[in-house]
Amino acid sequence: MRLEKYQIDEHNDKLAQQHKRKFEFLAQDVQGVEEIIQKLIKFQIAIPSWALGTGGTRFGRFSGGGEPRNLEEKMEDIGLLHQLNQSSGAISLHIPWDIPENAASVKALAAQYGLKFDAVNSNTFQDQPNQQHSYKFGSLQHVDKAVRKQAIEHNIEVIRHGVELGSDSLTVWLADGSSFPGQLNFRNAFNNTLESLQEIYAALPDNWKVFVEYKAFEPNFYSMSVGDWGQSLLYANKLGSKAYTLVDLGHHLPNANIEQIVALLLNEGKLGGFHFNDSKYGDDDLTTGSIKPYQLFLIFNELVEGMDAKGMDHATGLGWMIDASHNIKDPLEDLLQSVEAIMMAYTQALLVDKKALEQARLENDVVRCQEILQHAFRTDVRAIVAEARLRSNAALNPVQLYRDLKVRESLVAGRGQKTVATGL
Ligand SMILES: [Mn+2]
Repeated sequence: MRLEKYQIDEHNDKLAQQHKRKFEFLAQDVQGVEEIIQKLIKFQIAIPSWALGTGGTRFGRFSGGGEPRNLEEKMEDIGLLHQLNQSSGAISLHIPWDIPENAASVKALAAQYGLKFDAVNSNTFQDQPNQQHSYKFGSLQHVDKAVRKQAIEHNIEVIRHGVELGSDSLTVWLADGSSFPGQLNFRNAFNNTLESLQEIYAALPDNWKVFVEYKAFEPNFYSMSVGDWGQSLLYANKLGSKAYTLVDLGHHLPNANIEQIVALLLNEGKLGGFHFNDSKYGDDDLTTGSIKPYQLFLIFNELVEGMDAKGMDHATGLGWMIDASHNIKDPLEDLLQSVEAIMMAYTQALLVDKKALEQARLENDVVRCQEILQHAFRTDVRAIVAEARLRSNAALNPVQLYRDLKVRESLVAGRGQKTVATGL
C-alpha cells in the first residue's frame, strides 16, 4: 500500500495551525533550532525485516492480521512507515528468513520506496531444513569443527547476499553458550568462536564492517560465548579495524549503566551499531522509550557527545536499527512509536548545553550538572520532531494518519486475516 501525497498534505493541513503555534512557542527558547531540524531530517533508523509481523512469546502467538507474507510485502510495509515519518529509510535483512531470490528486482523495489539496505544478519541459532549439522550445542563455538565450518560458511553466504543488495555490514549475534556449569570449557569456547569469527572477517569486502552483538543470557542460561560488551570488545579488538561492538539495549543484566558502556566503546573507536528496544526485566523487546525514556536520553547524550568528540556524522557514523518484538500491538504502529521515541531522545540530547555542563563538572557543581541534563530531558520536543517531519513531506502525526486512513484494515483486506510473516 502506498500513500498518495494529497493524503499526507490533507492530514498536515488539518493539524497545521495547532502545530505552528506549538513549534513557534518552543523555537523561541531553543538555540540553533534550524541546525537541530536539519540533523533530524538526515537521521534514519533501519527497520529489521522480522519486526513487521507479530512475534509472539514462547507461550503463544496472536496474529494481528494483514502481516507481510514475503520480503516484497515487508519492504512495502517499511516503505509505508517511511512515507509516514521519513525517518525509516533503511531495511535490515535476516538470512535465511528473507533470502532475496532476485537481488536486482529487490534492489529496484527498495529504490522505489526510498530504502537502503542496512546491516545483514546471519542466523546460526536455529536449524534450517536440510541443514547437515545441528546448532543445538552452539555454532561458531561448537566442539565439532564440522559444525563451526557450516556456521562460518553460512555467514559468508550472508555477506554475499548483502554485497548483491548494496549493504556494507554484517551483524553476528550468537546464541552460543552453555546452560549448565561444566558443560563448556570457557577458554576453548572463546578460542573456537574467535577462530570462526576470524574466518568470517577474512571474507569481508574492504569497505565492510562486522558487528559483534552481545547478550547476557538466553537462550543459554549459564554462560554466553559473547555475553557482554567486554567479551564483544575482545573479539572486535582481536579481529581488526573492520570489527565493532554492537549494543542492543535489551541485552544487559538489569540496571547496567548502558550510557557509560556506550561512552567507553565510542572512546575506543569500537562502537559500530545500535539496536533499539526497551525492557523492564530482561530482553523484553518492548517499544523503545516505553519504559525508560530517561535512560534512552542519557544514552543519546553520550552518543552525541562521543560522536562529536570523534568528528563522526550522527546519521551515518553508526548503524541504527530497531530490534523489537511486537506481541500485542500492531507492529507498524509500534515501529512508528519507537522511531518517534528515538527522535525525541536524539533531539533532547542535541539540546544539552554542553559548554555549561563541562563548566559545571569542572566546578564539581553536581546540582547544576543534573539541572542541565534534566532541563533538556524535560523539554517537550515533540513539535521540533514534527517540524522535521513536516519539512520532509512526512505526516505531522504518523500514528493518527495511519489510523485515519485505516491502513491495517486495508492490509488485512489485501493479504488476509491469518497471515504469518516469514521467520516468525
Ligand atoms: Mn539485537
